[in-house]
Amino acid sequence: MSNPEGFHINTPLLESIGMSKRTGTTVLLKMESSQPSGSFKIRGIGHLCQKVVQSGSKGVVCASGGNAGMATAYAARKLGIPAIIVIPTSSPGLVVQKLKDQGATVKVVGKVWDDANAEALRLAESENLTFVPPFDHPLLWQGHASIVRELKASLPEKPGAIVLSVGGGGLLCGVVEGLREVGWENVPVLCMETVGADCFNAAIKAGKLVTLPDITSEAKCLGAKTVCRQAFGYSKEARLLSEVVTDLEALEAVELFLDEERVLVEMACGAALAAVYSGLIQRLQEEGRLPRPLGLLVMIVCGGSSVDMAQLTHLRTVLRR
Ligand code: PLV
Repeated sequence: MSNPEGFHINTPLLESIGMSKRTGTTVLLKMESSQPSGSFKIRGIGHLCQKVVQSGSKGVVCASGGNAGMATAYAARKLGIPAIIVIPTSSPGLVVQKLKDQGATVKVVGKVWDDANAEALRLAESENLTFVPPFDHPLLWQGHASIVRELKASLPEKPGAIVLSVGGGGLLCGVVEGLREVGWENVPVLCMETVGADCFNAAIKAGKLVTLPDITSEAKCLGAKTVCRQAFGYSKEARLLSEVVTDLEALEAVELFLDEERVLVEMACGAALAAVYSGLIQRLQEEGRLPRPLGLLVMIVCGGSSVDMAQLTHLRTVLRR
């Protein structure tokens, strides 16, 4: 069902029998992998792009690990404006063609997202384009908050916890704002990252924003070196738990999800799914950090377009050698 609020759809909320069996609680999958651009990003970016066009923008430029770019390209095509997407060399090559198929101009610049972002900011200036940030903007968070409004409309009770992935922290900010909006601010949010793309966890440990020296995880779409200030601020106010899994745990989660739910997602999403598949949920319950019984556990299946069978085979080779 397309949504009057923007370009995103109201995604399915599916009970996972496999995950429920593993955790001993009812697990519900919010299937953001079904969004038209392949991930939740279209919620916030669609909202932001509509606003910038209303204020007279003639074109947009976005730096992305891939999925923010896909959402920007999709929204720009629907709005009839040009889009330049800058991605780093570390993003899988398959996303370049997908971006071009959405009608975007693609530039591959720099090693990681932070380098591509510097180029996008330069292009915004020199080409007179509107800069679309992938995670750090209040309009993005407002758009992402629609996930929680949909949950509120379809759940019989408030969830026991919500699990999501953190890259730059845009999804997290949107979910925290959505929870406040619907009166669910005391619902714990489990924030998942991979080792080597763990800027949020590092900031929490240090008690201040931290810039990682490099992104060494294969979950390239979680690969912002610094989490956005708002997400760090929420770590002090909201009920957030920050946990890190290895790339191998994220990959195993991607594989199990494909087997059990028949949906292929990126490593960035595997990080969140690993909370169930690696046994982390039960561990947190044993440590008293999540309640037992937990009630409804909502997994935000953030999705991602930078994966296909060839990329999955590549990841298996790289991470299991
Ligand atoms: N990906 C951003 C940032 O990359 C991008 O440019 O596409 N799950 C998926 C599939 C994602 O693509 C992303 C972000 C996240 C989770 C994390 O979302 P965030 O950045 O809002 O925390 C460097």
